[in-house]
Amino acid sequence: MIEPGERSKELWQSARALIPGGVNSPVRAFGAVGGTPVFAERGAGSRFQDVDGREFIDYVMSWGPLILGHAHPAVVAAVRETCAKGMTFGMPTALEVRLARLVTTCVPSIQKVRMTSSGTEAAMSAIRLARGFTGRDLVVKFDGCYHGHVDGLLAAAGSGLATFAIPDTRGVPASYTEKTLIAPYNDPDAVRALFARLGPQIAAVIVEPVAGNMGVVAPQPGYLEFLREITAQHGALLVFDEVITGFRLALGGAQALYGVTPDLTVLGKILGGGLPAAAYGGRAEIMDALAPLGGVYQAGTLSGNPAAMAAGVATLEALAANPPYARLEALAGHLAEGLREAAARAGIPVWQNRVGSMQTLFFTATPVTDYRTAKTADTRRYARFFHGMLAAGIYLAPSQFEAGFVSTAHTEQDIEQTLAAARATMATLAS
Ligand code: KE4
Repeated sequence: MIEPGERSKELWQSARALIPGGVNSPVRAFGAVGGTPVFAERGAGSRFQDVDGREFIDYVMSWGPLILGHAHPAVVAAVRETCAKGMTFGMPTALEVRLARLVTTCVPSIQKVRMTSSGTEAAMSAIRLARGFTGRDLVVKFDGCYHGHVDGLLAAAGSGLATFAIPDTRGVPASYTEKTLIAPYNDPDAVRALFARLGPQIAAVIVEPVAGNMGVVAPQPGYLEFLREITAQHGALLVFDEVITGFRLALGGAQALYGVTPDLTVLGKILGGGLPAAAYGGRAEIMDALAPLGGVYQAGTLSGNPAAMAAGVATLEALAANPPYARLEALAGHLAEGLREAAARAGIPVWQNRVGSMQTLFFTATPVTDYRTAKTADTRRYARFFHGMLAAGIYLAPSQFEAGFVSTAHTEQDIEQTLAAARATMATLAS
């Protein structure tokens, strides 16, 4: 484990005195891997420097937004120019219309879209909208999928499969999760059982079409099609949480990659180009149930914020003008193959899941197809791998159960440097 630099140590001490756990989002505190968090100073492309001047190749990329890399010139210029004209108005602006048009063009299932400031807000609002539109109360989510810190979705499966969920955090009353049902990911029979028993009461099924929050787990062949059919059959809405996968796996997201069309889509991360913006959208007949037109209320002071809209427009326009997905596929594939080889050479059992430019190397010999199998991973060994790579100037997710990302700014040279570090680190894990 590398010694933190002097400035990092100073900041970490102050941060913990002023901010709970020293961080504004728990995963950043290195709780899952130990050690002192890296304090970022500046980023450029695939790399960033910490406050002590150390440089790292970044595979977290702010947990997904930075598909174009840090401080992309076109994005920075757009934000700078927009802010110079005023940071926020609380009135409609042309930029919101421009980004809404880009979203509806990239994701044809979205006829109308409402902006929010975080993925949590967008997911929470999509659930409220689904309940308001269908007049039903129950929502199905999947074990290991995360949709932000929404009270009703911070839930764990109840005792029996088809019983209602129980809160998975302090501070959420049991009554808030009683309308939530939880099933294992990639298990059609579990969903069939829920619909058989409660179908007429189910407003929506919300799913990460490619899971990123248990580590990367891909849908089994036919699974998304199954969810599409059973929700349509029972009059429930299918909600794709594409906060990670949107604009990441294809310009149209996972729904374009897999050819499955949800009723509602939740977007975030890349949508804001690195600034706080998220959204939810779908068919006009559903979206028009929202205030001020319909009776489903949702609001936000900085929803559609001009600076965030400008960053999102610049990002989506860059992706649309020159779709990078084939290159990201090749780059991420090279990284994945190299990591697998490094582990094999050291005799370390791993299971690699990758979809496009998002991937996770699980330290387990078990095929990882859901949260139960993801949790067979050796998290202590992952922590040692994380720190070995950190010492070599490679910044991975500080948790086994997260996705790693490459961007259009990553180069073959970055990948080679990363794989050299991986070979050396894996060798130390084996000893
Ligand atoms: P935010 O509220 O953090 O903007 O979005 C919540 C959210 C919703 N849906 C999905 C599929 C998500 O992955 C997220 C947030 N992702 C985590 C990383 N796994 C954000 C990192 C963090 O919590 O600090």
